[in-house]
Formats: sequence, C-alpha cells, structure tokens
Amino acid sequence: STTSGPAAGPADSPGAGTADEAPNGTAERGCGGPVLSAEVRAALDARLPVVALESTIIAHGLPRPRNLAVALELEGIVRSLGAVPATVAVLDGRARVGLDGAQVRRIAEDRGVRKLGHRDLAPALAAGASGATTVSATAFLAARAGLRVFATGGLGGVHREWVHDQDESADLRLLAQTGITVVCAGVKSILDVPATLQRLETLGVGIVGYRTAHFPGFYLHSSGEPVDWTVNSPEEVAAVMRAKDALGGPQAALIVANPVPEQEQLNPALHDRVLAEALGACRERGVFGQDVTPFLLDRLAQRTAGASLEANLAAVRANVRLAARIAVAAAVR
Ligand code: PSU
Ligand code: MN
Repeated sequence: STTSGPAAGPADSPGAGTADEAPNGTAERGCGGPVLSAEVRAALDARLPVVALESTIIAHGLPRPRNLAVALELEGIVRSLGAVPATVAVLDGRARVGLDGAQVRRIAEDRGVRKLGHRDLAPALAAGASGATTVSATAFLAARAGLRVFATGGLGGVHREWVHDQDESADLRLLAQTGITVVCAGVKSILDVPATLQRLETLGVGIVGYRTAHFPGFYLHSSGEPVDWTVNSPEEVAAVMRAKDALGGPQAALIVANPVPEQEQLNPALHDRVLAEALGACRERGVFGQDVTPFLLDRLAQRTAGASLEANLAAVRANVRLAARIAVAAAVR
C-alpha cells in the first residue's frame, strides 16, 4: 500500500492531548500536547461534533466588558446547535482546548493575558505564562487535539504596507500546514485582500465561498474578489472535507468564507473613509508587529461609533453558527 503510515489519517493525530482530570494532574505534564477539558475529551471519544473557538478575538479584538458576554454567547450558540464548544487558550503555562466559565472569564478580563501566535506557544508554556491564541496558535492546538472545525471572525493575512514592513500574519503559513476547516468572514479588511488571496493560493490553502461567488470583506459582505468554488450547505462542506481526507497528501486548511449578511455589514463608504484614517494613525504612531491588528480594529470601532464592532460581531456569530452545523454534518457517518 502507498497510503499507510501515521500521516495518512484525516486529522492531525487525533487524541494527542491529555485528559484534564487525571489524579495529581500527572496526565497534564510531560506529554506536551494541549490539555483537553473533560467535556471536549468525552465528545471526541464519542465522535460527537466539537467546534474550536479562538481567544485572541476575545482578549485583544473586542472591548471589555462586552468581550466576556460575547465569549459566553459564542459557546452558547455552538451548544444550541448540538455541538460542543472548545475555546482555546494558554493558562499558567498550559495549552488548553476547552475552557470552563472561570477560565473564559480570565481570558476576557485579565490584562496580563498576552497575544500568542503559534511561534509563541513554546516560550509561553516554558515561562508558565497565560495568553490568548490567534488563528495560527488555535488552529495548531485544535488540530493536535483532533478537532476538525474552527470558527473565527476574519483571518490575518498580508498587510497593505507589505512592501515596506513585510507584515504577513503567521496565520497563513500555519493554515498551509494544518488540515483543519476554518469558518471565517474572509480576511480582515484592514489587509491587502488580493495579495492575501494570492498567498493562500501559493500556500495551497483551499477556499470555498459559502453561498457566494465572492470572497467576503470581513466588515463588508464582499471584498469584490471572486472565489473559484461555492458551496451551499453544511453537508456540502462536509463532503469537501471527506474528499480532502480521501485524497491524503500534505495537510492544508480549508477556508469556508462566510460573508456577513448584507443588512448587517458596515456601510462601505464609512468603512473606506475610517480605514484610511486608521491606517494613517497606525503609520504615524509607529505601531508594528502584533499590535497592528488590535490597534486598527479598536480605531475603527471608535471612529464608527461602534458600528464596525457590530458588523464584526454579526460576522463572528454567523461563522460560529455555520461551524457548528458543519461539525454536526461532518460527524455523521
Ligand atoms: N478575527 C476577529 N478579530 C480578531 C482576530 C480575528 O474578528 O482580533 C485575530 C485572530 O486571532 C487573528 C489575529 O489570528 O487577529 C491576526 O493577528 P496578526 O495580524 O497580528 O497575525
Ligand atoms: Mn502581523
């Protein structure tokens, strides 16, 4: 056979994580994999649908105290659709897939919570630090735990000033190497969307538009860019996932690009005007690295009197709903 071997499975070594409630916490150490909550572990063992949720949007993408309510609301949406939510974060040097209420509260309220991309995980674990995980770190930990579906707002990507600063989110490279399905409203509109789409093509990351022939624009229903493939139901997404598993070969993510409903999008003219101003402020103040994205999101929320925040939330809610339905459809066998 040419298809055997440990890399041929559908997910990245499911069950790599350890269970939460081992005596003396022994199972939590030594393995290196993420710690699964008891609920997530039980769901995976029973092959029930589980949806990974990202925590950077909670800690650094949304204003307090609304962020806590949103984090809990998103978990509730997943549950109401018959799936188990697994918010991902690092707490006191432990990578966790599935948080309890007190842990979600810490991510939302504790100002010492850092922003952790994939490359930050090892230093954070070694230092006993706590941090919220970006798309790159969340996708990695979720796949390690055996999860198949992940929801966020908008992915990171190639920034508009790339020729000057080479700022390209680590989300892209990680998604090129991780076989997870990520539901998002495209990439953040603060980015260079065409350049990001080019990078995703080069990296071999699949994209399907959900009931659209256009790539979404995060705060906006459409970025104006076309997508090559359109799917119209969670079952169709699950069929793409199965076909991808059957193909085997190198693992890359599948992006399900789910536009914010047109009636909930940010006014496009307002978006363009305020974004130009925010990009100028970012440049003037010399904001760089991990601070760029939170700075721009916050600036847009301020300068649109919260309208961008509402559009962001509408997108995230819709993505979490769709991710739960996809997880349910993919769990049917
Ligand atoms: N989606 C949102 N809000 C966010 C993010 C996504 O609606 O704040 C976060 C994700 O964690 C994503 C990160 O990985 O922004 C990208 O940050 P950077 O550009 O620094 O890689
Ligand atoms: Mn960056």
